[in-house]
Amino acid sequence: MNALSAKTIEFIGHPKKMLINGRWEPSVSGKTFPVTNPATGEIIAHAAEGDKADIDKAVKAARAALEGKGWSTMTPSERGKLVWRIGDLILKYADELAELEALDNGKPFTVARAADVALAADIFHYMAGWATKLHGLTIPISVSGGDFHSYTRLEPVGVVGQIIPWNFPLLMAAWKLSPALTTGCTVVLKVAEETPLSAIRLGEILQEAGLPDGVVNIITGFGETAGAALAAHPMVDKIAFTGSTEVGRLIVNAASGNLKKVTLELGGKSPNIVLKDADLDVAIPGAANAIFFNHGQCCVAGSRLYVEHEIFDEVAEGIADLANQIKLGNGLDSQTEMGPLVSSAQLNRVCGYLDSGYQEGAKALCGGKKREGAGYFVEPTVLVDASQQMKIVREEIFGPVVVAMPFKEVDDQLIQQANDSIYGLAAGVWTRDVSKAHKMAHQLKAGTVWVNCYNVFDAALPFGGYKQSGWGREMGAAVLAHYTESKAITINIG
Ligand code: TXE
Repeated sequence: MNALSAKTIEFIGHPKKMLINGRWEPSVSGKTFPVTNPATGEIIAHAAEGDKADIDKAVKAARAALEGKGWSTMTPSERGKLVWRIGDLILKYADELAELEALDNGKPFTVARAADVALAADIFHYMAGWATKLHGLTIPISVSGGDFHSYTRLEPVGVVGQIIPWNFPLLMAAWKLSPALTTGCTVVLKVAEETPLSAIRLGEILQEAGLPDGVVNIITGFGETAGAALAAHPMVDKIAFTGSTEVGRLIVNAASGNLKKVTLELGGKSPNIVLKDADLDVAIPGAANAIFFNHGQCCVAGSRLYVEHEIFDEVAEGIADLANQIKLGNGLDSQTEMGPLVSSAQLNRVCGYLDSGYQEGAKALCGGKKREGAGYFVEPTVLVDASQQMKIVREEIFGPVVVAMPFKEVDDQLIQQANDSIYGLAAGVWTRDVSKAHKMAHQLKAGTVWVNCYNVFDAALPFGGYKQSGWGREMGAAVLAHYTESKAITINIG
């Protein structure tokens, strides 16, 4: 096991406070809550338990900062440089951030360093370039009897409430904060109660980058209290949420009071389809990565695996072989390839799904249960003998569990089966036939389709869901529309 760095020991050694109006503050109630290491179940830190009163303070600070001199008068070029600097500082502190992620979320340090931290820096660097390119249009209009000059301006949507989950704590904060800052909004960020540490460190980084006080406020606390208060707050103009579809619905209801703009990135049950002409040397490890990356705690996880029947056994057994080789362990151990689930609640949830699968007749080709001992570990699992109506095929398990099912041929029935879900976040296709690849990519109802690859993310690509996987898009140019209002200005020049 790698020993914790002196920096991390010092960081977790003090009770963690919340960033409100440029100051690190305890909660108004004085309450704190324990933060645990999911690999051991041990308490590693204490965080302030923010509540309605803290949200109110933070929203007022964000409102004042929105109109405040340092922010509203900053030129686009200055804002772009500041956003870029945040990306640079994330890279400067990459090891430290990855260590916090491994400690708090449980994921392997190496994965956190190569994926979470690198992509977090990337989105700030990508968004920085947009700060100077947010322009409107000059539009000729056809109103008779006058001479008009009409144009549009893109203005920040205002104070944004952002609520994020625990599966990619730093990266979700980066995906949310970077477009908000680029467009000149101000933010109250409510981080997940399971994993507050890296976002708190990011708050320090934002200060070091020179962000004016109150532009980003970071609240640690629980969903039903702090999260709900943020979603309902009348001075918040927009709410951006990533989490469960169930809570997504609560957010929409809470936001209806003042009709906030809402964007949602919710659950998934993504179909991953392997055709018999696929290069199985690529498809088998690819399908394993599609489900086992981040211990299956990915909204895009390729959790419904459809395999052409002639190659079903080879693919299912191939993935099971790879699953059996995955080294489970503490994320801080350099040998670890898969860490624990994030919490005992998630462990119970995933094991509940396994039990339900067995009761309905599914069998585990490998894994299939929790690992005994400390920590919230579940063995990487391939389930077979499943059918489309089973709960394990219809609901998001959010653990390292793939359900593999054979199909007869590539036809409308296969596409119908793949699309037979309330979700529509991602899909995968593995084939050497380029026509089939394009055709299926067009037919699949998902915001992202990967062909002969999976889990490929880029700051330039829009990401989001069809159906109950969400509203709107994150990343790419597409996200900017969700953080700006387009104002049409018409001047009588007659
Ligand atoms: O999610 P929640 P949970 C799915 C996944 C997982 C399940 C439950 O299937 O098994 O959700 O996870 C805040 N008002 N995803 O319970 O509750 C909460 O504090 C406002 C998919 O952790 O949705 C946290 O900050 N906010 C997902 C955030 O919502 C509320 C990632 C997410 O928590 C709230 C995570 C409320 N009433 C889970 N209740 C993805 N799309 O990647 C909770 N929150």
